[in-house]
Amino acid sequence: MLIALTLILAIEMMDSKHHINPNLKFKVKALKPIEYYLKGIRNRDRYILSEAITLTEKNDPKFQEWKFSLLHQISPSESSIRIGITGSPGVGKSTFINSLGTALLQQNKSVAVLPVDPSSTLSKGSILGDKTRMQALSHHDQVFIRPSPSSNLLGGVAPDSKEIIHLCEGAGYDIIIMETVGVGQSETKVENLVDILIVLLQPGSGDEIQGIKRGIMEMGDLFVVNKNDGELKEVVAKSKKNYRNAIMLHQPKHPEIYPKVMACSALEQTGILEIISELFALDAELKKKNLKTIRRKQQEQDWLFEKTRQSFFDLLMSDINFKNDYQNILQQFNDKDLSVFQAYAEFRKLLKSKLTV
Ligand SMILES: Nc1nc2c(ncn2[C@@H]2O[C@H](COP(=O)(O)OP(=O)(O)OP(=O)(O)O)[C@@H](O)[C@H]2O)c(=O)[nH]1
Ligand SMILES: [Mg+2]
Repeated sequence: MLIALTLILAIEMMDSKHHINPNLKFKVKALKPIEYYLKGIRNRDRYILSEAITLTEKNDPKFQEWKFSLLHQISPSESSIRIGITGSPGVGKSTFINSLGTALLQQNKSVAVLPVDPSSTLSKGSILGDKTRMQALSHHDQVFIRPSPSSNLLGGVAPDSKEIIHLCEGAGYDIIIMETVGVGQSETKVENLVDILIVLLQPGSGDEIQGIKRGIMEMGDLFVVNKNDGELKEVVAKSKKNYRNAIMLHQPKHPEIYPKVMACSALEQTGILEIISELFALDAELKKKNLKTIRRKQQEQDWLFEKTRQSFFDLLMSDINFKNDYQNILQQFNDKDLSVFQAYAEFRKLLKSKLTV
């Protein structure tokens, strides 16, 4: 019964044109009519956009219908470019985003930046992050910055990133830039949200290349060696070659599109314009080969699958008896009373008994 219920929910989301009532009435006191948010977002009112994001981030079940109704009625601009920035801690991601964003603004592009604030806590981090590392950007009226405190991250990216990107595109931002912490599964997560993934690299020796996580070479669309300034310039030139050789040993992400290795100084803002030209050229090529559309569709399918799976699990766990039985099995496994296979068999039995009621 629960599976059926979850599937119905998922189908409703997919076929939302017919199932979601656009004139939904709100019982929640603080919530304004949906038109207020729609109008504000379409007019690129950053305050209202921010408010809408805060509401979509709420996990409270009473917001869910509202949230998906709002998201459904937002039409994102198809011409946006979603860019992910990843790289090991301290490589210069935030500084790079500041330089990249500033240069994009000079080319009359509007930019939404979704950075990660590593030092932040919910109380102070978001605002502090804006003010210090992204100073130049944060004052511009064509920029929207929405930092995610790292305490809120799930696998290196904010859990509602897809929804946030969608809202920013609804507000017509040309370029969406996402930063991720370069640890754990973060590249995989961010790669599934963006059109182009930039991997920032530290200038260094062969050891640095050895240290790059497996998989990242296949995931990047563009590799940039940062800190090409001062005494580091020579090292950067050498490491560029080494990185290029290492990358050529791997399958490119898209057939026949070999990722470039470039260099820049995020601090001195050199090499940034060349990177922007490459980003636009890459976007044009992906569009021409229809790869951008295919990729976005695949990402949506993955998102839907993941969300459905999560809802299903949440739904089951909301039943206190089920939760107790489930935890009981886990306990028996932890106490070595059940092997992993027995525990799984018990779990299947429990699931079956629940679904056939
Ligand atoms: N020399 C030089 N230093 C840089 C450059 N870019 C960043 N840095 C310095 O590197 C340090 C880390 O920079 P961030 O931009 O905070 O790096 P990050 O990758 O965002 O760091 P986390 O978010 O903590 O992972 C700072 O001291 C920067 O000033 C660059 O192009 N050249
Ligand atoms: Mg950073």
